[in-house]
Amino acid sequence: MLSRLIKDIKTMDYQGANQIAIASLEYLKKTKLKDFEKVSKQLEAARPTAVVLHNCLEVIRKDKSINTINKLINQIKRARNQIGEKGSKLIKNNSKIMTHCHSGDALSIIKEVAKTKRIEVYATETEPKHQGIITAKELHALGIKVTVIEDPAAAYFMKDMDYVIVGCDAIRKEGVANKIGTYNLAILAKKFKKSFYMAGNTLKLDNRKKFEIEERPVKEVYAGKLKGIKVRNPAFDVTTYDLITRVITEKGVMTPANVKRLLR
Ligand code: RUB
Repeated sequence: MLSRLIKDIKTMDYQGANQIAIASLEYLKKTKLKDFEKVSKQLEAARPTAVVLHNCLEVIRKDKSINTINKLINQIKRARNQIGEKGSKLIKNNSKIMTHCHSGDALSIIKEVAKTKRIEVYATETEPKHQGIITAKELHALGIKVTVIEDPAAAYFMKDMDYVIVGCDAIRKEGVANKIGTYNLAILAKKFKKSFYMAGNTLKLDNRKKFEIEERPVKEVYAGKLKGIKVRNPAFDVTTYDLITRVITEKGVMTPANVKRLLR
């Protein structure tokens, strides 16, 4: 049911740009052609910041077939493995990596590195929805050493890190959008002279004119009553290219200048 899927996307049963896109694409395979536009718009509006689903819909509009949808799903999955392979070459043995939130593309690199090198991962809890715990459990299940830290502890631990690796929701001219708090980590990485890597497939290249940072329910931030006090809960921020060491895509490890050339 569409309303159920949209609820699950909004409440983050499906989270991360790629997972949201894949769940939506799977639903569209079962959607009648005449309902395609209406359903697509509703799915896209559920989490408007990430661009993967939008870019997939643009492709599907040119050829509304199950074959096209399947190709896109496979492209996302294949790219994840390629990002893992390409990104893992950047990471040295015996290193400490900080990550944020839960990104399949970023974790693909970490998991690939861990096959041959000794690493230790610091996962920020990721306020307010704790996606960092999903990350920590996933890595722990693979036998990867992982420590959970509170988001505000990032500065405390940054001096001990070798790299920060995070995902992307939208790769734009002005910078790269990812989970709120990513920008903080990038500023810290710069201060402590650590490499800051953002991982994402090329379906995350974002040429949209209208770009919206999703603002989520305020009760996720503070569940109590605050009379007359405003609470805000943006879900993403945009990290500027001066803070990004490399963007790791399935097509290669790119400098900020290379990435910007791919955007209109
Ligand atoms: C998730 C998040 C992820 C990106 C990339 O935010 O910001 O880093 O979406 O994920 P949320 P992936 O939990 O609010 O969806 O690499 O899996 O596409």
